[in-house]
Amino acid sequence: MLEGGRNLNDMMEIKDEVKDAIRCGMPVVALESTIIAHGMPYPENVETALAVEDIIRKEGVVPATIAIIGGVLKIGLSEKEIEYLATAKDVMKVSRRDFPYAMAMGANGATTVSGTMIAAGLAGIRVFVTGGVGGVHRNAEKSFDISADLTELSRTGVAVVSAGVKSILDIGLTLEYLETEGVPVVTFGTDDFPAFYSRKSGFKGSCSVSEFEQAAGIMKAKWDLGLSGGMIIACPVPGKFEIPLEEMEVTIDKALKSAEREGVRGKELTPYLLSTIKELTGGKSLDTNRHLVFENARIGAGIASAYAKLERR
Ligand code: PSU
Ligand code: MN
Repeated sequence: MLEGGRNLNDMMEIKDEVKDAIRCGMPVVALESTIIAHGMPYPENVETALAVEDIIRKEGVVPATIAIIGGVLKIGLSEKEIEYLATAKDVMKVSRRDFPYAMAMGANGATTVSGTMIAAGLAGIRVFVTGGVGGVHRNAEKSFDISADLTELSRTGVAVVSAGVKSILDIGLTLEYLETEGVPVVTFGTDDFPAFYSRKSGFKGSCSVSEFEQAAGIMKAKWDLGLSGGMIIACPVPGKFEIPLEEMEVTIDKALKSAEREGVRGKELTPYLLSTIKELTGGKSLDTNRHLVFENARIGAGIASAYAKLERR
């Protein structure tokens, strides 16, 4: 076990290229690692993680994939570390709640949206790209299962670029929760709040923009006002890879029933549903998941560049 008394500098290790970019006010995009360790099977998880970093680099932005390795919070991973996270069996899923234990015990941990927002906030990274944010689960009135991602969005100042929230959730209740917590939900290039695998959920966000600069402007205004917390920037999956909502609903229903039969609960539920849905769709949902992350990466990089320009002014 590690000795006590570590300060933040000892606990956190920022990769050189990320450190340089932050110091010079160049754009950086944070990336999560739960999607690598618990959200996708091997080898698609590694391929996706590396491809996402590539997309961000091609836009002139520095990617910083975030995870805990041996009790050190890493901001920016090497290819080897990504490969390790994607294959190791002992990787914890780390949200705000799990952070202290993982750090103190020298554990390996993949950070969720909540965990990655905390890390990005500590490192001074304002834009974070993921697949889908967690939210209020269906039947939450009985299970109380509401993702820590939502409370994190109300307290940590990072913009999360996603394809909305996963449609395994109760999207309507999730949006109500975000409104209560004062979290802007900005739809990008559409008026419809996307539903992860599908372009439309039947709900709207709180506002909609179509330019990177507009999204960056909302971020700047929020934080210039001293309003704490983050925001969601929601981008629909490209039409070519979409699975329509009605088709998805049948599959999600089957996956939820199977989770109930097997008594899957707590932090295991989301990974279980994602992998069951992948089996039920014959791999199609995984393909959709990968391409929606690619799209989010392109848009997130654009927003990070626009935000860096605003900050330099
Ligand atoms: N988006 C994906 N795949 C994932 C996740 C998001 O495309 O695996 C992860 C994120 O890390 C998110 C987590 O924070 O699922 C939500 O888990 P829970 O519902 O247990 O809070
Ligand atoms: Mn949960």
